[in-house]
Amino acid sequence: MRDVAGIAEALAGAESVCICSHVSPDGDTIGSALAMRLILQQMGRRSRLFCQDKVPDNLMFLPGAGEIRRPEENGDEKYDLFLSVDVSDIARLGECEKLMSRCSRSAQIDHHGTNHAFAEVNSIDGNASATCVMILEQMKAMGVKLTPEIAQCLYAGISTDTGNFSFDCTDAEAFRAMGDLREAGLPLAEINMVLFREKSRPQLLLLGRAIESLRFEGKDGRIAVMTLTRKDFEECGALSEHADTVVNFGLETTGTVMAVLGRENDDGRLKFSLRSRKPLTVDDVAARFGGGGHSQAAGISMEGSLQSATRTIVGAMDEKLRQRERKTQDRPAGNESGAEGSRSET
Ligand SMILES: [Mn+2]
Repeated sequence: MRDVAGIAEALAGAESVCICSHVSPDGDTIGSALAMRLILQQMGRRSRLFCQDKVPDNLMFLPGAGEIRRPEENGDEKYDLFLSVDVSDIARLGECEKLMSRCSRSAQIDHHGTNHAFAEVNSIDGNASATCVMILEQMKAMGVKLTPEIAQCLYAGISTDTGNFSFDCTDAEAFRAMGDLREAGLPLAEINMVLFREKSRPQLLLLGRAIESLRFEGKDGRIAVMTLTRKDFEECGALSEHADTVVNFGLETTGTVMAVLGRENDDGRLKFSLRSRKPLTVDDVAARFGGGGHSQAAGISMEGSLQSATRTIVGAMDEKLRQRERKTQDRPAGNESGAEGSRSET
C-alpha cells in the first residue's frame, strides 16, 4: 500500500536522510535516489546517497550521479532517517544494510509486490510501473516543485522499468507522469538517445561480429544462434558486458521463437544467454546446465569449448521446441508474440 502521508511525515521530521539504492543499480533505483536528493534539497534537508555497486555509465549524466558513494565511505556519520528506494528485499541493499543502524528511523518507497515491508514506514505498491512514479506522486503531495532536473531523474526510472514504455506494466499512470515531466521541461529526445539508442564503438563492432555468426537452427530454423569468441572481443576492444543485449537481435528476427548467444568470457568460462517467446520457456533449459533466470530470459555459465557447448545447448532448446509443437499439434496455433525480449537474466 502506498503510504504517502507516512513518508511525508517521516521526511518532515528528519534533518538528515541517508538514501540507499539496490545492488547492481538500474535506472529506477538511481533515478529515485537522485530525485529524492533534489526533493530534499528543496525542502531544506540534508541527504547523502549510497549504493554498494558502481552506477552504470549511461546513468552518469543524471544530475547528482557523481554524489553516490559506497557505504564504506560513510565513516561515522549518523542520520535521522534511512530511506531505501526501489529495494525489494533487505538483502538487495547489500553493504548498505549496515547504514540502517546509523539512522534513527527507517522508511522505504518501492514497487515490488514481493517486498516484506522491512522498514518502519513502508510505501509499497506492487502495481506501480516504477518507483519513480510513486516518487512523483509523493513530491506532488508534499508541494515540491517539479524542476527539469527532477524530471530527468524520474524519466530515467520510468522509461527503463517500462522497457521504454513497451512492457505490459506500462499503465496510464506512467503516461500521465510523462505528461508532467514533459511539461516540466524534460529534454526527451536527448535523454532517450543516451539511455536507449547510443552505443559505444566496441559495442557496435561486437554486434557486427555477432550478426556475422548468426545461424538459424533447430526445427524449421526457428532458433537464432550467435557466438562471440575471445578474438572477437579483443579485436573490437569490447568487454563481456557489451554483449549483454545482443541475444535480443536473434529473438527479434521474424519467425524466430528461441535465441541463444554464446560467448567466451575473459575468465576462461563460457556464458550463454537464452531467450524465448511466450509460451516457450528457457529457464528450464538453462537449469539443465546449472543456470537459471526468468521464464523467457535465462543464462548459463559453464566450462568447455564454445562450439561444442553451443551445439549441446541448441540441441536441448530444439528438444524443448519439438516437445511444445507436439503438445499443440491438435490444437489451433497459439499466439506466440508478446515476448519481453529485453529482460535481463537476473
Ligand atoms: Mn524498479
